[in-house]
Amino acid sequence: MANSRFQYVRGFESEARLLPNTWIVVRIDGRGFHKFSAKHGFKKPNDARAINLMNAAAVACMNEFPDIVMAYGESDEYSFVFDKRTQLFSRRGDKIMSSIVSFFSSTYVMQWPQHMVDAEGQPEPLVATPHFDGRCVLYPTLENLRDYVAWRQVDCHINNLYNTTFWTLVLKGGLTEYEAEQRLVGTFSKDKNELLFSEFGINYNEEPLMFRKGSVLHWRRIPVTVTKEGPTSKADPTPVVRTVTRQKLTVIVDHCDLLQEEFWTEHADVFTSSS
Ligand code: DGT
Ligand code: MG
Ligand code: MG
Ligand code: MG
Ligand code: MG
Repeated sequence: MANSRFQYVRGFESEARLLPNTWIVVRIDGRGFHKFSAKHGFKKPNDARAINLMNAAAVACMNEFPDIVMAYGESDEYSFVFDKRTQLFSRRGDKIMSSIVSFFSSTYVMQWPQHMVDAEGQPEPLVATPHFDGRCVLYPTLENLRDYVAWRQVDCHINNLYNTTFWTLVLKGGLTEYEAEQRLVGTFSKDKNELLFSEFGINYNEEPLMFRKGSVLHWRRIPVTVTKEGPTSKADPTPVVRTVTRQKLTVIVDHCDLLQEEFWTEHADVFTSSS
């Protein structure tokens, strides 16, 4: 940038850096998705196409920003957890958060036609502008971080059990939305489970894991085999076709229970580093 007498205004910019050695969580949430989902006819209570689209946008974010060690998504929100030691954008929170929000939103729009297809395989028209808010939150300990993702997963469970029961009462039980709401006032989880089972023969625990647990994204080394053609040594220029197997870091979409130990044990190398 050329120097000019206007240069001094740069000094007004703040470059707040996030505390070193803390977990950075960027949580994004669809703005006005109550209306957005209604406008695009999302299936109730869950639209697998819309959830898969959210997941695809989140996978793209992890591939674009590999310092994200895991992500958790439910409904219209996603939380991205960065490596404690990340130096992305010198840990400038506004740059990190705005880049994620923008990359996620653009990917959501770009991949809409692949995911939001009707029964005939035709893409649903996108008639509103999907956009997301974002925030950065810092967690100093692994315990805090685990409690954070547990909080989001419990939120997913509570909302999904409520929504599943509510929409079953409306769509299968013929109640109005007001009647269904009244029916559920003051009920506990066990009452909703019982209602679904005794009145509709639905075992809530057999509902798809993606709806009950949300989506957990993490990295795994996957062996990939590629065929190569070329000389094997300088001495012998004859091209030879051979297969090479490499370990490729790949984003996995999982629906595991984050309140259990298993996930954290499997990824202990990422989450319990001492530095
Ligand atoms: P906000 O975030 O304050 O701008 O407002 P909203 O309207 O985005 O509210 P929020 O984020 O608390 O709730 C998410 C909304 O998105 C909620 O009304 C349900 C809707 N939604 C998300 N996923 C699905 C889905 O798969 N199917 C349907 N029918 N609705 C969904
Ligand atoms: Mg620039
Ligand atoms: Mg909200
Ligand atoms: Mg929202
Ligand atoms: Mg939300």
